[in-house]
Amino acid sequence: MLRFVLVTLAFFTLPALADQGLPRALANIVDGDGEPIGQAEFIQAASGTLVRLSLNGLPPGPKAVHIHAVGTCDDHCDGFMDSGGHLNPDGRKHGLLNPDGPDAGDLPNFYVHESGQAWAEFYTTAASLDGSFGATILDSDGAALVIHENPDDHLSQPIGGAGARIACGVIEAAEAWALPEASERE
Ligand SMILES: [Cu+2]
Repeated sequence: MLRFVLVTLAFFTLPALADQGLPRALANIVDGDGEPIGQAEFIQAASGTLVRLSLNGLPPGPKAVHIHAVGTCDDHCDGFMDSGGHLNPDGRKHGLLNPDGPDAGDLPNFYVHESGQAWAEFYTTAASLDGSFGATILDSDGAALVIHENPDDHLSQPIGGAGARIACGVIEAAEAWALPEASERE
């Protein structure tokens, strides 16, 4: 019954949401010293969430990035362990290439330039900000975007050999992304 009520609620509130723009969130990313190194933006579209990463100040090379289950990055001195494991309410295995995966926090790797700069976009259908599809990012204990020192092999447990957590940002609700008028989208 609860499920029916929730589905009904979503059905009636979605057109209103579209009028107001798309749900959006921001994560201010800090490194292991707690220093700010950039931002991640989350925009929830009809059936997937776009994640846009803009960073400056990471060691170069390929890096893993995941959505972790708890919205805290205060323990930067202790390697951001308080952000918990991956967002994974359905208990799936980790890995975009895992036959029993992926979990809802899994994302592709990205590359940090020699200068320490990185810019990347990801799109995931496994998680939404408000729970419209997949796992809910902005649930009661929030979530954090966590960057690891190594790339993810997208298969091994629990985090694809990605190694230490080197940066983290609490994902927080932000002003909606203003959707242009239908006439401007042609
Ligand atoms: Cu991770």
